Amino acid sequence: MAAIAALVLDKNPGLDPAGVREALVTGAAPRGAAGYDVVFGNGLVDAVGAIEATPPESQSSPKLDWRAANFTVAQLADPALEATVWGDTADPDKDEISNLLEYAMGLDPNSADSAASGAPSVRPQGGALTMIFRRARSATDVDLVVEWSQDLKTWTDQSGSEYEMQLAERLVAENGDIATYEASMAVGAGRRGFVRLTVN
Ligand SMILES: [Ca+2]
Ligand SMILES: [Ca+2]
Repeated sequence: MAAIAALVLDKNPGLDPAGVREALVTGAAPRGAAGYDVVFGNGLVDAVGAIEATPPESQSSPKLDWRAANFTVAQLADPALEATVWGDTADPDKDEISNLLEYAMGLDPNSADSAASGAPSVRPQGGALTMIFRRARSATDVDLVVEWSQDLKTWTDQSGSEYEMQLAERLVAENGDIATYEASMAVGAGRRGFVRLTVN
């Protein structure tokens, strides 16, 4: 039974336990009377039937669409290239922006980006640190969050504040799918402050 469940999950890793059970029950070869039977339960579990009854893994999400638009079918079919070419943490254009961040910010994962082409930038401004960054509206399955820190160890998003440090984020421009934001953090005299972008 466990081996068949593994086969079902191999066909569709996104299936929850209820979905696996459904596939096993639906695919079970009927024995005895049709349907539920006190002697046979749902019948003998049938590997072929269970796999046939497993719905295919959903192949559509904004991120998968983005991958398909930026990488070739051959690349995406090669698991060995996940770490270096098409996976979330890969950085094939070596601009130090991971693919997941490229996706979240509407950048090109195959072309090194700079501030001029939309990569995030930080500048000191008065007593504040200001980060300019963008979000792709179409990247609805990720969250791009600005966080600040005083020591590079503890990071807090804009919901938190400490001393005179606070983070304020505002929309400064919109251009089609791309929304540009400015996140400003009042650092205060004599204090150090850091900002970063995280995506999840
Ligand atoms: Ca990159
Ligand atoms: Ca890039």
